[in-house]
Amino acid sequence: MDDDKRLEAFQAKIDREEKIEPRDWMPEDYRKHLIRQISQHAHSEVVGMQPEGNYITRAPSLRAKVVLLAKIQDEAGHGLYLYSAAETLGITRDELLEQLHGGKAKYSSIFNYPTLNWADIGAVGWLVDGAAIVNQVSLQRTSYGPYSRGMVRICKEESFHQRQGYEIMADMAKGTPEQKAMAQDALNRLWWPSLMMFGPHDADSPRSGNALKWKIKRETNDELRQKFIDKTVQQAEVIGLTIPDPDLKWNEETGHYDSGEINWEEFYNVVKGNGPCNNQRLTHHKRAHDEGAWVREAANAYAKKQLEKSKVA
Ligand code: BYC
Repeated sequence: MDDDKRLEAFQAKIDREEKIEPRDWMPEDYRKHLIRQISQHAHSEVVGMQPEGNYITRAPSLRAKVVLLAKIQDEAGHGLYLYSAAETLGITRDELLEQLHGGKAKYSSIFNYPTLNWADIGAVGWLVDGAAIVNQVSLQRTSYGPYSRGMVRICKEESFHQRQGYEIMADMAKGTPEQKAMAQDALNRLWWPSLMMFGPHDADSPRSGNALKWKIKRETNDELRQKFIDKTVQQAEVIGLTIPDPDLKWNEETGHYDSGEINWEEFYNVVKGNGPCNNQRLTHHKRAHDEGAWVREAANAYAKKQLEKSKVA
């Protein structure tokens, strides 16, 4: 089959809602697009452990500590599913990490903001995991089989993460006036960066054209952001907190909330590496990777030994 025919058959398969699997023929641009998106998603899961990790020793109760620990461990697991899915496209884990450490691969802008106190851990779970679920539920229907199956599993765990954060916020909102003020302050600081997680407006999103044609993304950045706003505004009302957007208003006609404009200058600045914690996050990741070299060596030596044993037997 020549390339045009292959391309036609590939697109027809996607249009029939059939999954593309690792051994199937795929255009090089589709493969590269997926490696970029899946690896950035994986890096986000792993770097996303950092703002929370600091609070394992500071959680206010044994229950809160156990729940937070479980959530952070889940995130490491999500990173591993996603790295494995990316590896099925013919790239190694080492190459993926080199891209991260060299600044070529991104991770979600949200993790370049600091977590200043326990209320921020609530806001991260509620808003950041809440935004992640909206995006990931949609990605369950992505066209690449391993990515889609990974998402199904991840979504099951992610809804527990969102509730972990919402529970912290609800408890603080009904606590002392000082606790409620802390919860409101965390919401004020993390609301806008959470909306930025969905990426630029559709008209300014260079990757969306191919992503939608190939059904890698099933909904646009703006559609997903709107879904998140609609459901989160109501959750804030239930616990008596105020979304920090004076332009937020229910629109009878559209059946959605209208909202104010995001500060895109801030978004691009953070994505370019100039956010409050970009340096800290990357430096920490590199250090942890270097310090873990002996674990990788030991695991490889053990695997080699097991292989030799199995040959003898
Ligand atoms: N941060 O054309 P666009 C989580 C980049 S949740 C940084 O719209 P696309 C977690 C974009 O990469 C977060 N960069 O791109 C939650 C592109 O640059 P490149 C992870 C961003 O790919 C709690 C350029 O801007 N979730 O893991 O069509 C605890 C133009 O954008 C951002 C995912 O990764 C951003 N916010 O759409 C722990 C979901 N937004 O690559 C962990 C999977 C845009 O051309 N990813 N950029 O240099 C996606 O759904 C899409 O990749 C995005 C962006 C919606 C993020």
